[in-house]
Amino acid sequence: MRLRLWLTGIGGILIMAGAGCVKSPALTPAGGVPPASAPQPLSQPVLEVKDQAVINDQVVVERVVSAASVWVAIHRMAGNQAGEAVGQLLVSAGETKTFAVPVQKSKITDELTAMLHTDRGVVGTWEFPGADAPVAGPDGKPVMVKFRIIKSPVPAGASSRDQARQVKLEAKLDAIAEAATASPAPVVIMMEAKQWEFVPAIVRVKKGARVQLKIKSVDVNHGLGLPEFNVRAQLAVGKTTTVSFTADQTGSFPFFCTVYCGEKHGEMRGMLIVEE
Ligand SMILES: [Cu+2]
Repeated sequence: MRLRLWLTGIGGILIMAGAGCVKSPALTPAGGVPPASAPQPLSQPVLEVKDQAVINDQVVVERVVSAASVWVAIHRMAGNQAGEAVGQLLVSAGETKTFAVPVQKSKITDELTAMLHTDRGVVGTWEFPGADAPVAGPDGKPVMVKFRIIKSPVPAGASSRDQARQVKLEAKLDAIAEAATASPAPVVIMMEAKQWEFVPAIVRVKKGARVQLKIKSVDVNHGLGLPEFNVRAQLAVGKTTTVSFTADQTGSFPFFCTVYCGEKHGEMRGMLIVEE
């Protein structure tokens, strides 16, 4: 009985969370939340998550929009606040719909908070607490959504809404698993960055390929900029940095070093060629 009352008590927040576009629902007045269908400029980060059961140790996120690649972190609750992260996934710049974030099931709480974090520090490595701080929304507050975990399997006597959600969620997880099997493995290209060249300097891929550049910086710190694919990465000396993007447009796209690395820094460039 007590549990039931408690769940009812937080229903107001959750209805908003289920309604679509949500940026810190608890902190935004209801009238200020735009409908999900409203076009969102890329500069405005978006995060949508619904109440759900945790199936196969993963949480489903409905939609993320971000101008840069971004971590989607799932935090357990510590009191009424977001606490330790129990899982996170890096998503590419742009819009990403319906994907699963793996979580440590033993650590999840009855409510969780999804939050966008920047990918600073070592690119592609989760550093929190540390460099990967929460992304601030237009209001200067973290972009986050609190959502409720529905018991799985849904217990007899649960509301029909919870049961319907469970069925929908299972269908979504099936679709995600299917898409993962259907989409080909990423094309992995090993590269080196050194004074003053990228080796190879010309990278050819097929349109539609998921590309991973694994770039080792061998002498000093370098950087990689590939603006048409929103790629900007620091290449720390001695390390191999993985840069991921989808080659979704054909053409020739210049890339270049973004960190001053000596006299001929300006000549340190190359070309990505995406063929039909
Ligand atoms: Cu340079």
